[in-house]
Amino acid sequence: MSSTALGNHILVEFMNCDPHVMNDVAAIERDMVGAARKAEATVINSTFHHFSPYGVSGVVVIQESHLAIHTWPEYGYAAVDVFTCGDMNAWIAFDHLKECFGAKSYSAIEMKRGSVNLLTRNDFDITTAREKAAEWRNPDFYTRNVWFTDKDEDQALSLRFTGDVFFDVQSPFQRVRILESTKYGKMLALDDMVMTTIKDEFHYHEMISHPSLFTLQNAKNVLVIGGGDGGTVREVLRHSNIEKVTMVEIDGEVIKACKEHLPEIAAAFDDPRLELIVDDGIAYVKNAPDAIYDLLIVDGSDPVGPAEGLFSVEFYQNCYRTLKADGILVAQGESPKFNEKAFSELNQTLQGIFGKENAPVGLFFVPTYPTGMWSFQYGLKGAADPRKVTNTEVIKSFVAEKGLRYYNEDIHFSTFALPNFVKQLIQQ
Ligand code: SPD
Repeated sequence: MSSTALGNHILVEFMNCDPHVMNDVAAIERDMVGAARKAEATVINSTFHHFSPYGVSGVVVIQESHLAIHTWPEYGYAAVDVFTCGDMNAWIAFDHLKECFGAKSYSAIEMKRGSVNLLTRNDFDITTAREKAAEWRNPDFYTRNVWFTDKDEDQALSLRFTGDVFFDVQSPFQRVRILESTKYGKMLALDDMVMTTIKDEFHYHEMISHPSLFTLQNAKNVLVIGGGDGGTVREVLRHSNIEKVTMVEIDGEVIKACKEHLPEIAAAFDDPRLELIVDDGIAYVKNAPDAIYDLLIVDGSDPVGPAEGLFSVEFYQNCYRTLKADGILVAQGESPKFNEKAFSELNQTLQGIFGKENAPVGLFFVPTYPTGMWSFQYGLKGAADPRKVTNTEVIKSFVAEKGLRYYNEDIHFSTFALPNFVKQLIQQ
């Protein structure tokens, strides 16, 4: 370290890096903290954010200053800066990161910061500050602040997670991950979108199943498309009148991940009434016989990637055909605040197939989905209508007996009460 400057700053361009590493917030945090440690810095804190679909930003605060990064995975590029003071050698951190990121090319500039020729020193008494620092400094402990972000171009939901990744597989359909969020426990993420978390999964799974099952009262044969985490079939199978549930999930990796890491959600896969099929649900419905299901549940992800076909007219025409005369369709309906277009287009599709009055929308709250406001959309083939149920005493005792945590006899009706802007979106 030159005696004429307070700090040393290297600004690095890492190019032609591995794009998967550039988009992996947990790996980048590990590598940046590892680089600091290798250079013998004292790590105080790290904060890292992932931006969906691409990009990571983060900072490692070290006693000797900081390391910062911004990545553009789509360009295999990372902009890194390492600011040091004292005896720390920033180039050791540089070498470590170059290797971790698989950078095939790079450039760097080095600057001295805080030229003492331009500064005037003011000595002041720092004894108290030193004592305080010694009180809280523990060289073996640093805090982590790693964020998972589910977003579109304009809005985002971020969850802090521990940085630990329990499952990370690129399946033929999507990237399947189990991460641990600090507030909502373990969670399933598909292609950077939050699908479900341990602490709020019941909002979704109770609401996708019970309103229609209490409308039908005596449903026997149910088809679930998607739902690989198992939460929907767990709720459906709570009903003793159900004789058979067929679940068709396209991605076996989702089932595997959830069985291994989210057993509370994947709790009913061993129920003998369940037939589990790993295959394309769209093709399955296309080839299914007419009028055989009491209830058809579409528990798909958002309309990108493998779930895109779950929003098509042809798919819902086939769903309609396979339902019995009084059958009900329930579909994951997106958010009227986050995905207005997908939300209203799905409702137009259902109105077109089931009839204008027979495509009600139920709203419910999911804290871990962007905007929190989410929907299930219904297709009522016959007279069975969830807005007109009368068996509230039956619902009440079921809720108490099963210990449900979201759905109850009041929510059954209130879910169908829509704000005016939602009514306008679906032209009701
Ligand atoms: N943005 C999330 C859309 C909901 C996806 N389905 C969740 C699956 C839970 N079983």
